[in-house]
Amino acid sequence: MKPDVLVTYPTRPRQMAQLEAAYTLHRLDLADDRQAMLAEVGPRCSGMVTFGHVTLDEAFLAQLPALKIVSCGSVGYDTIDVPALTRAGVRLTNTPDVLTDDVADTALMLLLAARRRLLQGDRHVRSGEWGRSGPIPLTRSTAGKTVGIVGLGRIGSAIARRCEALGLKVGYYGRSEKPGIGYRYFADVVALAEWSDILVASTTGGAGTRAIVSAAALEALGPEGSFINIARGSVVDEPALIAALKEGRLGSAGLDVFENEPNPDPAFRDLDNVVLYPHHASGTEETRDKMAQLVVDNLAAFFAGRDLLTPVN
Ligand code: 8YV
Repeated sequence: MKPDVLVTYPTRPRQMAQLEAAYTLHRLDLADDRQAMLAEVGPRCSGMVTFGHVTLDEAFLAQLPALKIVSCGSVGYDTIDVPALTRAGVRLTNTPDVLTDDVADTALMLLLAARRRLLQGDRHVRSGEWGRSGPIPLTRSTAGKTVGIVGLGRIGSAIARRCEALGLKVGYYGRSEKPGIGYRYFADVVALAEWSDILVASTTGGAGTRAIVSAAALEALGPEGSFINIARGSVVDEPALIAALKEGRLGSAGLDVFENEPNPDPAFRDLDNVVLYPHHASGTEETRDKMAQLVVDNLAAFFAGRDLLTPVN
């Protein structure tokens, strides 16, 4: 008997084929009537394949009384009620580490593109405007500046190492100071922003970090400062960010994540001092393959009674 596994969000085709072979899959992601499917198969599903932007709360969980394992295809799981899973005796896995380099690279890509006005320059060359009216205005350099990392976890640390290589001085904010780290610690995000030319958000999302990058922090970065976000849209006060960019109180921003995805606030479209990316920091063939394989391998480990590879709870 193959275990029944509910799919709320698919993983990559090659790994979906592996799942098909090992389990009876119920594709909630493809269902016309999700409620009817849940009512029919929910009681017998012991596994779930999901993704960080799909909500898994107490009400959803109540429809899955046999659930034992949730394999989440992203590193972030702020839409998943982990305490509720734990209370129900359900294990959760995610996909850390394999995406760290690509996400950190994306932060640097956005940082450099925002400060050097890459997109403006590209448009300038393509349109022939360069030949007609000369170079674009001068931009802002990076080397020798200070960068504040909000959340020095695996990804934040990888960003910090890259920033050091660019000649930036690194400071960070976290709930507590990390022993044995050479970077300057700040117990307050506004104080970090005051010290920083560039602020990078790389913290987890969820209620605990909502608008942790406040209007005051953006104000502290100032008209020559830059804000980079590869974390979650919720970690910054987005209306304040838009206003600060519009009024030139913040120099530039590079954003991979937004409060409303995949339809971010249209006000972003009219701003020339922001570089936008469609929540795609982990979006490479190589990394998505590894993330998908972790989804499969964690499920396989669970059903074989082995240790989970990347457990959350
Ligand atoms: C995105 C991520 O899920 O793993 C995470 O938590 O945010 C990313 O991998 C991915 O970029 C698609 O939205």
